[in-house]
Amino acid sequence: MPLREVTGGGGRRVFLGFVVVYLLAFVVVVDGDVHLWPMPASVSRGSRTLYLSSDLALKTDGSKFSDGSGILKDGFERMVELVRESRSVEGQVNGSDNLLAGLHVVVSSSNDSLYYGVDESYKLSIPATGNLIYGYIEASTVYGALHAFETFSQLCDFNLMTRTIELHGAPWNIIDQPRFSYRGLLIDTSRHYQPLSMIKKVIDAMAYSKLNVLHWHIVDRESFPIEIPSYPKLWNGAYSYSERYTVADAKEIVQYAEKRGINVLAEIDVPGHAISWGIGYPSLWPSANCQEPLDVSNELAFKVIDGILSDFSKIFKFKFVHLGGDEVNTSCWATSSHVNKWLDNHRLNESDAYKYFVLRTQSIAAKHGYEPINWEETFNNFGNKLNPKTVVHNWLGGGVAPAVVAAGLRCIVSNQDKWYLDHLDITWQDFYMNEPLKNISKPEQQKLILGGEVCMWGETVDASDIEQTIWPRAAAAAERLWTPLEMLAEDPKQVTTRLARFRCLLDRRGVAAAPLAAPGRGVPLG
Ligand code: CP6
Repeated sequence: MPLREVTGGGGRRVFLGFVVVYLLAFVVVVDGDVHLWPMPASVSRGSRTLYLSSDLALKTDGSKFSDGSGILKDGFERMVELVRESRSVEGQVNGSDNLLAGLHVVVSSSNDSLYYGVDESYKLSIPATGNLIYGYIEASTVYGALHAFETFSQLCDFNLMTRTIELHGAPWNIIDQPRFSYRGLLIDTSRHYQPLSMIKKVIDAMAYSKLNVLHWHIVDRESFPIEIPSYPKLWNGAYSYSERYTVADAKEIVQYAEKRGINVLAEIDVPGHAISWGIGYPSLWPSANCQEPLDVSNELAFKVIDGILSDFSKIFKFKFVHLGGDEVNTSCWATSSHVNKWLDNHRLNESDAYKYFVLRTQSIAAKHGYEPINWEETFNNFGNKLNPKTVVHNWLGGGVAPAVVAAGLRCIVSNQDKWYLDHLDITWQDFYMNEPLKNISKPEQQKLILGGEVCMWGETVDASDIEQTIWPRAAAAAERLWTPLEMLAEDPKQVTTRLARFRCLLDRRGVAAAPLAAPGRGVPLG
């Protein structure tokens, strides 16, 4: 609605009235006609339809990034496959002034190293007219460009009648960057083994939702599926011969994730949650019938941790490693006589010994170049003794984050009442509304919240149902972690349609995302 006509014809009050109508119309456009998930930081659109060329080109003139590894080209080709939806494409229908010939991508950083806090921003513009229309993507790093590809793919619609790929709403101008640099999802391969193919599918869907950290809770009490060359008998704790990951498997997962801009955070959860370690090395148990936490009096425990983290450092290149530290019940230390004697000799009570275990593990991690992440009990029990580089991982319901950042430590939020995927009664609306900066108002403290993570604990899921348990609720959290606070809906009702559409997109891409609770069509007509 052109304002000029309005001001020309009426008085001041009419003008203001029309401004209000205009703004309302704008809000409706933003929420009704931009169905991107997660919503970008800034979007504007028009109303022209373009048709994708059946051989959409990737142009990189002027880009400093030479793509020696093929990461950009591969990302582009994957994206084209997705928008084709496994169908053959006819190309444009009428003339050439509405044909989108390709994407021109300019990346300013020449290297493709992926690290925590890497610049993920991008600009994507699609002109509405021209002779040879190219979409234009500008990004600091290739990882921003990959996000731009994902956003672009969500602008495309396959039209079954004409067998063309349509892009409605040109011209588009999108400027985007994440709100938080840590946007995680935990999977647990100890309680149930997950085949590599399933882990890759989880990674694919994370890339579609712009999540960027796969927290791989590899090992726990129940099984020890990963190969550790330094201590090969640890592997005896796997469920079976086939339910194992070789070093090569783990490297393949890391590489697969990195190609999609996703870091892998490996965890060893010590000293609790480690019974499976003792299948191969029984002396790690306080005694044969009191098997956790790991025997604090046995030097072998620290040698094994050293070996694991040494082997990890050759596989997992993320700067953080997760050292667990949650749910430690030290009663086996008190009831096993040799451990009890050791505690006495060292004048340590059980709680001191727990602290000693966690701090010593942190220094081993530091020796291997890692910064430690620990579950929040470590902070709750001995916060100011922790390595100052510790990232405290919230999981209990109490909302520890404000205390963590007030103490000057960094924090990741995973409140179990809001972001635990194994709690089936937590709705997508709850996932959407969980605000990581709740009760933190000082900017310097807000900066210490690295982001958040949704957790898919493995007790009740295996490859048969993990996808529909994760999605679409993890995607609801993904928007909370990506989109600027002021652009997030205050009432989740406002995003139902858009999320329903995104979950349909996941299904079409082969990810078994569950329906939102409301029955009916996945995607509204029109
Ligand atoms: N395993 C490990 C778990 C949990 C934690 N650590 C857990 C605890 C309570 C609930 C869900 C998961 N299964 N290693 C806590 C961080 Cl409700």
